[in-house]
Amino acid sequence: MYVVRDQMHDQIITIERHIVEQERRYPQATGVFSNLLYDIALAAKIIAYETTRAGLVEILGLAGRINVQGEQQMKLDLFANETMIRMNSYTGRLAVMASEEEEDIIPVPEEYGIGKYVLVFDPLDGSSNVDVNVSIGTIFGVYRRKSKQGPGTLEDCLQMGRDLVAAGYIIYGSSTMMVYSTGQGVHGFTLDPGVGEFLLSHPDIRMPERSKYYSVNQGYEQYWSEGVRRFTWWLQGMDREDPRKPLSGRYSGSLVADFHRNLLEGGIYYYPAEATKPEGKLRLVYEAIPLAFIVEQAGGYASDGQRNILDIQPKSLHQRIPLFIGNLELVKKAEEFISEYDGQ
Ligand code: P6P
Repeated sequence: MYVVRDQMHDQIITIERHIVEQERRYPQATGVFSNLLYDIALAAKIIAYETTRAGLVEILGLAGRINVQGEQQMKLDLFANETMIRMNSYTGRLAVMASEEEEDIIPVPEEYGIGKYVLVFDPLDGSSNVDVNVSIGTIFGVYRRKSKQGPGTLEDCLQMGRDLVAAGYIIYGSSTMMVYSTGQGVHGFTLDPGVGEFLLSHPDIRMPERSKYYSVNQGYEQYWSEGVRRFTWWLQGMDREDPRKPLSGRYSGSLVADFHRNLLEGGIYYYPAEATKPEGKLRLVYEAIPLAFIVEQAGGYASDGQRNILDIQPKSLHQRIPLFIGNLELVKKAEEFISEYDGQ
């Protein structure tokens, strides 16, 4: 019997093919940018392989090194960081890199050629969850260099989110997914470990109109501002005339996992400023800005409680920032409560 093939669902589109097809829209493209995205996808496959093996004794446990954040580094942190650096140092595509795990910028070896792009990344966010098998993730952003020649500079890494040419994340969970945008929408690819390919599984991701979840660590509620507390009560439906049922709380301790769920199902993640952490906890350059680029491409919004994250000029590599990210309506509501009750 002849099976009528459905073209749309019959196609198998690898991330490599998708990147090339996106590049075709730019006649002047040289392919370097596309190859840079392949490099990141390959690094992701290598990290994914180790992450799924992380249950083995030789990987688990602390590496004994302390990173710039003063947190204990898990061996998987080190591996992910080294992999991202190694996979991008010898290609001649980058002028400079910066990693959440490295105190200073990471120069690329000049003998392999200095490229025109800049890569900033958090190699393994949420890595404290490795031991308990909760999803973790890699976050990255790509800029064009601003410096004219020679090795890239710190300023190349401190660009505003508006200047990103690409951003994305990889989530290592029940399956490994790579989600990225080059400013032409947001697209998700699921790794088929059998063939080692990321296959297009979520084309043109758009945030749902209706939200289901809110993600915040309510254990810290006593440290929040009045505005953030009231916003949270609003989300829970405690003092809202709106008859919608309250949102469900979902907080995994892994930004990438919570962000990904809210991107697909609708919701908001927030890590607000606290009495003990006036700048919040999350990093502007490696976490907030790349995810803000993604969420805006998907119809959402990201704010520090007052300003669009994409309009904030980073002042230092490891600068922290309060973050409200997800459904546009909810993030705007958070800004309203903060403005009304915190006088900001
Ligand atoms: P807390 C992980 O360390 C992280 O940066 C995010 O992935 C996560 O959402 C947050 O911090 C968890 O922080 O203070 O709630 O444990």
